[in-house]
Amino acid sequence: NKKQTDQFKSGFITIVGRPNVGKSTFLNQVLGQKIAIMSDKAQTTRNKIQGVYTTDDAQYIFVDTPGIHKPKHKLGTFMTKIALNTLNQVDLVLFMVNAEQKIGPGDRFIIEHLKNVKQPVLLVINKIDMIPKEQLLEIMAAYHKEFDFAEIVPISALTGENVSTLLGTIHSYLEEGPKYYPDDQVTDHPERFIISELIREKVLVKTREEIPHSVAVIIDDISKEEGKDIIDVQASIIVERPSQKGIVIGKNGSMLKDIGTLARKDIQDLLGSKVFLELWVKVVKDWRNKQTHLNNLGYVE
Ligand code: GDP
Ligand code: K
Ligand code: MG
Repeated sequence: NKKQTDQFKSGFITIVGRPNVGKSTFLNQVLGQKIAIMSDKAQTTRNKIQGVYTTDDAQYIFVDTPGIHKPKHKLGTFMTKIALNTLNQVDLVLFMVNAEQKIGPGDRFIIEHLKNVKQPVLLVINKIDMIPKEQLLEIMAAYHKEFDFAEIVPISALTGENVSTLLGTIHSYLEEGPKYYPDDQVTDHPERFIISELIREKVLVKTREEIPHSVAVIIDDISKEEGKDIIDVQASIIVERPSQKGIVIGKNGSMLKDIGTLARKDIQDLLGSKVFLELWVKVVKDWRNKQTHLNNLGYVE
């Protein structure tokens, strides 16, 4: 019996890097399911999100983290700390960079922290769909000069190119271990959290400038009406200023309606059921700098 003689492998793998390099896109690509929200805005990911990928002989527990950046407020401090804290709490570190960008101070700041990491660090060069193939060697050489990475793997998280190679490489670093999560579990986060994130993602996608960073979402209620096949979700979108409330609601409520339509679609995919979504917009002044609000919103270390 193959199953009994072969050892099962498992491990925790953190994905760190600057904002917008494609960490969340990679995780969703591996899982074939959207558990981490993505957008072209920096600081889309605020919490640590675990995605579980289970095969016949291994379980990979990926930890998606907020992009590491120079914090400008308490929430930013929390986000960067969360990402850096994962470095020594896992079995393997993936440092993800964007093939389109030159190494900058942001990368060097992270590399400084990698120097204290005892676990193997793999460099993942993402977005190779955006560059001519002949540039790859040069990029790899530039990073190789900065740090002694255990492996360097180029991928495209968006198209999936070379992602299976990366999984194979990671597999070779995993050690014998238990199956921490059942086969069908893809994340450690409750549905409630993912639903609030899907709504927040739509606000990020639809708005610009200061709004994305000023928004938080709270799920007020999820219920199922008896005898009906519809799940009723009530949620509040929190902003910092009355003017932002106006923007999120939009002319004659048009913006809020668009956000609701897009979010409802994703929530239906997640729950596999029809969804009725009701959204409210509320102002909580300067919530990003108030610890009690951060705690209430789930930004807890
Ligand atoms: P994160 O901040 O590192 O989690 O980055 P996201 O996963 O939110 O992605 C940031 C942006 O980069 C999004 O607009 C993605 O669609 C885009 N992106 C991510 N991976 C790739 C890739 O491999 N190729 C291209 N062209 N775009 C990508
Ligand atoms: K992002
Ligand atoms: Mg992210």
